Amino acid sequence: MKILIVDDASDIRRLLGHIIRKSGYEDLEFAVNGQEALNIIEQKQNSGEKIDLILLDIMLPDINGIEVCRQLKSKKIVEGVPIIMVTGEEDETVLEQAFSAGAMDYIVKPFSQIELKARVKSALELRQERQKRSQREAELEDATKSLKTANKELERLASLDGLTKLANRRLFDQKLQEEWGRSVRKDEVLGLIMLDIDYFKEYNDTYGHQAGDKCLQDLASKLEKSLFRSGDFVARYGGEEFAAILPETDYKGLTEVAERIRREIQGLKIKHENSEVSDYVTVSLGAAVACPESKSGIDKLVQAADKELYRAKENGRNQVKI
Ligand code: GH3
Ligand code: MG
Ligand code: MG
Ligand code: MG
Repeated sequence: MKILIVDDASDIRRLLGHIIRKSGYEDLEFAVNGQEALNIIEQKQNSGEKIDLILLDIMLPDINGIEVCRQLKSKKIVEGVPIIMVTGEEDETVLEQAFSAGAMDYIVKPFSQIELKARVKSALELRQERQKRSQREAELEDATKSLKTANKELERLASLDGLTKLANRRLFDQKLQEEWGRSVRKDEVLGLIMLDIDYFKEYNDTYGHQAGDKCLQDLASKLEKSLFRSGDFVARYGGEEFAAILPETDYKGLTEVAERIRREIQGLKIKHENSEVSDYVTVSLGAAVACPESKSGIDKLVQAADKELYRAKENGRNQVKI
């Protein structure tokens, strides 16, 4: 416990120090006036030290003890630190001022050893109590923070597909709602692409399910890279189906993107000897554009893209329909 004793009278400083040391507190510091007390505390604050109790004379030669008390209390390091005023007389107005300046207790000179010891002891107990409480509060705050971080992470994981790390269907639906709302507000078109791997059942049958999983992962990362605009969004829609939302993208733009995706996936050159359209894994894509003024609704947009995807399959696969 670190204690600062502030008194201009050397005999009082010595007496206070003597009694407090006898109580078992050895770590004492002394100041002979208000400015010195403020300097000591300032320096402690800057060097990251602490203080646990201040005994402060009211009658000081430079700054009034009550003003010193007020200034000390405004410092961060003195937060929760008890200040006991040492006074020559029990003047009620002065004591009232001392308390409103932040003093916790006072002692009147001449004081008895027993009284001083008791007041110092209870002030230090209060100090410890306060410290424990603020430590508990800090711990609680830390725990709350980690819980929040963990929750956020859980929420993020819950909206990701475990295999491909793309957004899952849940997040896709949510995102589509948002983008739909935005396109209506901004009076902008909204593009949607649905994509399905060709002859993927045969791929699994030929190369095994693990190879199938690997193929899905490679396709997913290619898809992510194929979308250039920051607002574009791609998700794993179902087993071997993916979906991309492209805000403010018209037929021309959508056709370009879908065709690029088709080309780049075939360009991955993932061997598929039992595909009927290519030596490599290919995809079929269906795309649709919604104009917000059509008021056709989200479901209509998804159905339209789905229908185009079906047409691409019917028409021979490895192609885009819009
Ligand atoms: P089509 O060209 O008409 O799309 O033929 P397809 O064989 O791709 O279509 P189908 O719907 O018959 O088969 C889809 C296959 O995708 C069947 C299923 O086992 C496989 N699949 C779905 N999800 C996964 C997955 O997570 N991992 C693997 N390895 N295969 C999957
Ligand atoms: Mg004095
Ligand atoms: Mg399918
Ligand atoms: Mg398929």
